[in-house]
Amino acid sequence: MKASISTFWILVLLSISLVTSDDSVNFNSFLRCLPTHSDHSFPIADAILTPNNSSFESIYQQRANNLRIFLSTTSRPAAIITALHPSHAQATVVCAKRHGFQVRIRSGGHDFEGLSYTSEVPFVILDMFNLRSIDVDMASETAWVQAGATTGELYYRIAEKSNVHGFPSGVCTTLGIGGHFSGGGYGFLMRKYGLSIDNVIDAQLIDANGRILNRESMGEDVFWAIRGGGTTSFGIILSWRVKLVRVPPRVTVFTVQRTLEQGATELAYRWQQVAPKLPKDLYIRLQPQPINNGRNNKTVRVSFIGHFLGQTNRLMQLMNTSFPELGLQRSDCLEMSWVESTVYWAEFPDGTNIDVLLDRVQVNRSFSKSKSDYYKAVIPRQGLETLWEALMNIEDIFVQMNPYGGRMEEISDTETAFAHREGNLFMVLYGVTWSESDGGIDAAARYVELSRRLYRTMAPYASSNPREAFLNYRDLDIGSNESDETDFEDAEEYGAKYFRNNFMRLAGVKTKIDPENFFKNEQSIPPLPIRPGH
Ligand SMILES: Cc1cc2nc3c(=O)[nH]c(=O)nc-3n(C[C@H](O)[C@H](O)[C@H](O)COP(=O)(O)OP(=O)(O)OC[C@H]3O[C@@H](n4cnc5c(N)ncnc54)[C@H](O)[C@@H]3O)c2cc1C
Ligand SMILES: *[C@@H]1O[C@H](CO)[C@@H](O)[C@H](O)[C@H]1NC(C)=O
Ligand SMILES: *[C@@H]1O[C@H](CO)[C@@H](O)[C@H](O)[C@H]1NC(C)=O
Ligand SMILES: *[C@@H]1O[C@H](CO)[C@@H](O)[C@H](O)[C@H]1NC(C)=O
Ligand SMILES: *[C@@H]1O[C@H](CO)[C@@H](O)[C@H](O)[C@H]1NC(C)=O
Ligand SMILES: *[C@@H]1O[C@H](CO)[C@@H](O)[C@H](O)[C@H]1NC(C)=O
Ligand SMILES: CC(=O)N[C@H]1CO[C@H](CO)[C@@H](O)[C@@H]1O
Repeated sequence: MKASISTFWILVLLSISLVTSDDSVNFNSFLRCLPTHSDHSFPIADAILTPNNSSFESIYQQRANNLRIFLSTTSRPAAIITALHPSHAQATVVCAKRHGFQVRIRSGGHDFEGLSYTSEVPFVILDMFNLRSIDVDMASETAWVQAGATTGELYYRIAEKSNVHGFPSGVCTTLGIGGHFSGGGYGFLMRKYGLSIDNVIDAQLIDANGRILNRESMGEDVFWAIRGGGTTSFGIILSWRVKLVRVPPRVTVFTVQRTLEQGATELAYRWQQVAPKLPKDLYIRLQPQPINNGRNNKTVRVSFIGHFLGQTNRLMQLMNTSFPELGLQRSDCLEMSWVESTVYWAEFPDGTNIDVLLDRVQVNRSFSKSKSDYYKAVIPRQGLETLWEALMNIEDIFVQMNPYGGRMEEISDTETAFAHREGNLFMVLYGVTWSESDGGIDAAARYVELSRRLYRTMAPYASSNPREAFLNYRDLDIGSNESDETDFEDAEEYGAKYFRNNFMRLAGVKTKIDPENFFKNEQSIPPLPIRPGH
């Protein structure tokens, strides 16, 4: 009797798995499934692009921002669902799961390793770009922002309603809010107000069953995880509700540049001690860059790029007491509205109209490879010399040193999933970018190796055990997995670097909300392994 019951169940299970494997990767069934799970008032046919549609390739390319990835991959999605209504995103989850497709979620397409638009297994792209409404409510000083809106649009829409409100997010103005917030989101307001996620108060998330959850229905554990833990491991963000922050009507920006000959080493040494301890209103980024003054006369020019929540007079006094060595002059300073300062920081030419914030697409795509580091101790002078030496040997290098401290050290490592808070002096981005005329895709291996060499060079000075990394600066070199599996031990490796001690809690949340591990990529959070005897 017992034996026949289990035989029966084995047969049932076998037939189920036969049906699923038969049906899996069944594209036509997937396409037929979509309309049955979405709102008929918003026909999903208008959102489905298959390789047969003439715009398929251009939509795919338009937000495949890194040419290093785009031109080296042959992977193409079976379809791109350019959701026009939340139910289109819900249907994509339900139908992709049922018919054996992986879902890659794309908002702004800026992922440094292209994980939002490539995969090694059959997949579809859920493109959130059209879900981009921004509702600013001045009465409550909050806004609901859909995932497909860009950082620039958010700044612009806030400024339409108020010149004394802003939001702490990234410097580049074409970042998608969906992806950008999932790793934290930082910009020049970080020392005053923390990260984007520190100012998120609610969210709408689609889970692996296609349900839309809000903060209350997802629970505080999930809400904790999606703030800095890489939202894409847990579901699809439809929208974030943010608390706007107060800014003065006029702010001050400046850029001061010094070459090695002009004492840049000593200034950079001093900056490390000063910048993380300045009053919160002042943010000074350090940006060293190799320059060539003609034959065999290379040097490094260090830019000190400042943002001050106040006017020139107060800034001059403050610099005079805390960083007089820099020699900031009144004439270096520009006063403007907060929204204009976002345009300045995004490196548009002086005087560019703020309408540029509404340009949603990165026009000139380039090739790039980026890596990140956290520093907890001052780099000694000799270490800086080593860095300059390395920079002068690499053209097209991009280094940004971003001071922490201020609000960043008031928030504990466990308050959100973002764990790089107190004790960090600054976070560094090393990026190499190059263009077609520098060799394009054929030069990729060489440039990637240059970025790795620089990273090795700085190892003695950066954080260690683990050598921490910033999730938004995604780097597959620090540990990764194949597209369709998430080995727990591999995940522990990159997980410790991105999330430190929050990794295990993230895996616990994943186990609850997505135990089947439907949402995955090369660096996603896996569910906790099932240990024998538990
Ligand atoms: C030029 C440039 C400048 C940058 N400047 C800054 C900066 O100042 N500050 C900063 O913090 N970062 C910065 N970044 C990094 C940026 O924040 C990340 O690349 C971010 O992930 C981009 O989000 P996205 O939506 O544009 O990208 P996407 O490639 O669309 O998405 C990135 C990741 O998030 C996932 N994802 C996207 N949308 C959703 C969603 N709706 N729900 C769930 N998961 C989703 C994707 O699957 C992917 O894994 C910069 C990047 C670039 C290229
Ligand atoms: C793509 O083409 C199909 C027919 O092949 C059509 O039904 C669908 O509406 C097209 N999608 C878009 C977004 O135009
Ligand atoms: C695409 O076009 C081909 C040839 O016209 C056709 O056989 C196929 O069914 C079409 N696919 C879809 C998804 O419409
Ligand atoms: C090299 O360039 C620097 C300016 O960056 C200049 O001060 C110096 O005189 C130059 N040296 C030579 C030999 O040209
Ligand atoms: C800076 O401080 C010095 C000495 O305290 C003072 O003489 C000078 O006028 C100050 N400069 C500015 C710009 O405030
Ligand atoms: C893009 O590149 C072209 C050609 O190099 C240049 O003319 C144009 O100004 C660039 N556009 C932007 C927005 O940078
Ligand atoms: C792409 C990649 O890094 N894949 C790794 C995934 O994990 C296995 C071990 O489980 C490694 O062998 C692969 O190199």
